[in-house]
Amino acid sequence: MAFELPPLPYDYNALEPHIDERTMQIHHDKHHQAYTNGLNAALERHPELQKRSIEELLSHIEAVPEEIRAAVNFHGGGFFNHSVFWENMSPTGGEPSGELASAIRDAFGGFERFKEQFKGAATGIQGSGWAWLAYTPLTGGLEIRNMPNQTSILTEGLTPLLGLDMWEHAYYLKHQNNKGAYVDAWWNVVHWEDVARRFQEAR
Ligand code: MN3
Repeated sequence: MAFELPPLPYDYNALEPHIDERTMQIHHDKHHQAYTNGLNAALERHPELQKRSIEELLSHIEAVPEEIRAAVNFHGGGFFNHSVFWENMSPTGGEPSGELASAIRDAFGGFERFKEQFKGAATGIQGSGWAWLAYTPLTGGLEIRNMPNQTSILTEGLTPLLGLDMWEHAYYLKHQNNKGAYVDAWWNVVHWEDVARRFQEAR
């Protein structure tokens, strides 16, 4: 069984004007498809791994045979990260509530301070990578973490709650070099109910 590109849970233009339709088309249909294809190509050399979930593969990346480990880390990470990313967004936006809001307050001193710290982490990435709000199983707390390229935070033993793609392909058509404007626009389409669901499942 090969991994399949998951469909977007909304139309390409659903996140307008915050995330533009053309970027969503290329990002999902070309970039995410390419990571999916790259992951499948790597696993063709080790069909016994094709039965595993992507979470299992990335959480135990050291168990993946060395000859395909880098490819699974990159393409598998890209496959997984983008799958979370689409679900992390919705046209409705809003703010965190309930236990997630409390946990954010405990960890970062409030929602606005969390947004500042997250934006700083995201715009501070050198080259391509992702910014994440992650659940830390060891402490039961939340943290902000940058990851380079497509390496998943699952490889660090963390659980992804909310991720922001800081590769140029995610924002360059609309925002060019203005990473901060991209982050500011993205807050309008964060699907906090999805983040809260991931938080509850992780605990
Ligand atoms: Mn991307």
